[in-house]
Amino acid sequence: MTLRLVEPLTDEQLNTAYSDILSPLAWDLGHIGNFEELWLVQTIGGREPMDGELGRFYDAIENPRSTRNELPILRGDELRSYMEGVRERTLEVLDEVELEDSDDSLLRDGFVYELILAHELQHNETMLQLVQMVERYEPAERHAPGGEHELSVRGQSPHTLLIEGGGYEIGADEGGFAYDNERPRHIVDLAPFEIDRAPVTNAGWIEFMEDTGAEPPLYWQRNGGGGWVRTAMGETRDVDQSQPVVHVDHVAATAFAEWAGKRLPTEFEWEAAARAGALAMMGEVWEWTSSDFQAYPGFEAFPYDEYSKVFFGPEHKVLRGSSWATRQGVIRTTFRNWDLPQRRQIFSGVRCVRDV
Ligand code: AVJ
Ligand code: FE
Repeated sequence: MTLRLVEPLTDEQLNTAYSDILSPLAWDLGHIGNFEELWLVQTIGGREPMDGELGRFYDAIENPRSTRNELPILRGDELRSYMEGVRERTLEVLDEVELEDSDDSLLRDGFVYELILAHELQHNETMLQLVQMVERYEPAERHAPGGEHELSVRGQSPHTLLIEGGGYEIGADEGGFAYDNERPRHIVDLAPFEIDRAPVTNAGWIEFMEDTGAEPPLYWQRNGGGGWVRTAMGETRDVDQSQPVVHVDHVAATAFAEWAGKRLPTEFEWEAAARAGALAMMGEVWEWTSSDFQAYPGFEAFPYDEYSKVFFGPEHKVLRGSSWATRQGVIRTTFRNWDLPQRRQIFSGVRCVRDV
């Protein structure tokens, strides 16, 4: 899937820094391979690094996104053969390991394999964020705008769902794969609230802009006749009024909710509602919550601090759900995404709640 995503692109496009806040695609590709080499080939397989110091340049913490195109990273055929080489070794190592009943917590239930898969799938979404900036990108696969699932939610009555107050189990339980930040599962007390059954649409956002002078989402432009067009991937298309608004930041999302006489949900309210069955919470847009990205009580970093722990704090806001660009394998109700409140290159939208 990763290779299919970059198939329509030239090496020059892979090596271009389109934005200070996103990596050139060549870096994502090398980083995906290097992360797999680090955990599956070196750590589990006990092999020496394939390419000396290479790992340094693919460390996401050491190398801010704006600097990644200046690094001596792999490019072109070298990059492709490195990725193939890693995968060959990974499969060799897989033949050697014993996953069942392992007392190594990395191997138990195949944890580290799930981790590497999830990591690659998540980077597919990051790469799709960059692809929005590439002129005339023609995807190998396209999502049809709207679908049965969408029609079944929009226009449904009542428009909100009441979530009763009480103690809700939040987070992933012991079994199966989840990131460290989703654990431990714990009870959170919630007051009753009402949640919108669908995320805010483009029509709603236009009303908000006209009323308050708020900014349009990223990739919107005036069409000359007072309306709006979207320009992602170098295409110009009319803004579809019925689609969820996407590419808005946390600050604007919060202002929208206030303007609508509502507020953003906390991430716990969001998770409780997702389990209670409010619809269209997955596969449309990530939904900003009012919650800071913080550790759950009893959190333990696993298997490394740099996935979650170093990002905990009030500067990052939590997003919940998933977007059209999220791979199935990383979609679950307990999943926590996060970003800075001013960021909107991600596929971020809004859903409001109201106290009752
Ligand atoms: C969970 C999307 C915030 O991209 O920084 C990828 C995912 N972590 N490689 C990020 C991630 C390490 C992470 N987000
Ligand atoms: Fe990564």
